[in-house]
Amino acid sequence: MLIKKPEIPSSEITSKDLYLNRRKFLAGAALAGAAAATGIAFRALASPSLTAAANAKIDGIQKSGLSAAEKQTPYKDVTNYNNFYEFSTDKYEPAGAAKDFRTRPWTVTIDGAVKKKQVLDVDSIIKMAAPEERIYRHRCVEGWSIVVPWVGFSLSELIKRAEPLGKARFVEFTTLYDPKQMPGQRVAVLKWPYVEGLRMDEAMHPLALLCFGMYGEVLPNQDGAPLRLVMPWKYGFKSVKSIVRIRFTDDQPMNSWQLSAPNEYGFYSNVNPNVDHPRWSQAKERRLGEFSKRPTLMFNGYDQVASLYSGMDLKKNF
Ligand SMILES: Nc1nc2c(c(=O)[nH]1)N[C@H]1C(S)=C(S)[C@@H](COP(=O)(O)O)O[C@H]1N2
Ligand SMILES: [Mo]
Repeated sequence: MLIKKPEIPSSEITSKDLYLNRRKFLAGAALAGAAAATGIAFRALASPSLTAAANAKIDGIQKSGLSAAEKQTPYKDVTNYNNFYEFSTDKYEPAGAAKDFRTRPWTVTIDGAVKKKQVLDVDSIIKMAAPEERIYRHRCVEGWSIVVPWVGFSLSELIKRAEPLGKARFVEFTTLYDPKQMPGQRVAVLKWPYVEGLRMDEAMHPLALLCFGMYGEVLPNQDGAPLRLVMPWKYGFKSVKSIVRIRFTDDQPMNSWQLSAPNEYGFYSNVNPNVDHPRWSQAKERRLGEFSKRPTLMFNGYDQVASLYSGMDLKKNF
């Protein structure tokens, strides 16, 4: 039986930010006291759960013409306000809770309706194509958004090498299931493991990004290391993190959020300001680190995907 935990509407973000600042302040005050007592440098102690692990630089990153010319969201916001329910339903907690998550060795199983069924080491996947920096807008269904310089390459690079069969019309992605490492999986907030699906033409669209880095560095654990999707024209939950399996199939896969609340989350989940979530409007969004809201754009502003959905009723296929 699934326990439904409602997502927090965007109207509550501001008060949460205040809460965080207060928490930071309290933690800082306690640490400063400890540092004074022991003589240990305060900087070495400051707020460990709010600091992302030092990440290695990625070499040879090329700029992409698919990037948005927009102000990037500060790294500290993108890495300290995360939806990653395997670690916590509190957005401020994955940064700390995922700190010791083991992302090596890591394999990805490619199976289903595909010619080259195989188990690939994540490092061999990362080397399949040249890394690109893609500055994308990313919009969470809860009303916040970010602009991130992701690093990766088009998912199509992996798919074409796997040689899907003609009957493969969809692709399903699965996150690691490891309740020992992922405390959130010991709670039935979602049916584990987290799964997501795309139609094959969506997965093959050049914008669909197979991602292993951000801000020029290896992806922090809380952002979905070692390998995640970034689907910039869809709500954030389609961008599945810490992928261990990619399965090709002829029927439409279910996804975790649709399984949990089918009236609230559909298969397509394209960003659409004209279709409200049953419990809140999707017309506006708030960029992390900014104060006022801005209007949300159809397909999150990625008009080049519109032809994928021509003739479809996007109210029905939400
Ligand atoms: N496995 C997994 N993937 C996931 C999630 C999750 O809880 N588990 N949350 C999704 C949601 S709702 C969003 S908004 C984005 C957040 O990505 P970010 O933390 O890098 O901003 O990840 C998505 N991918
Ligand atoms: Mo989200």
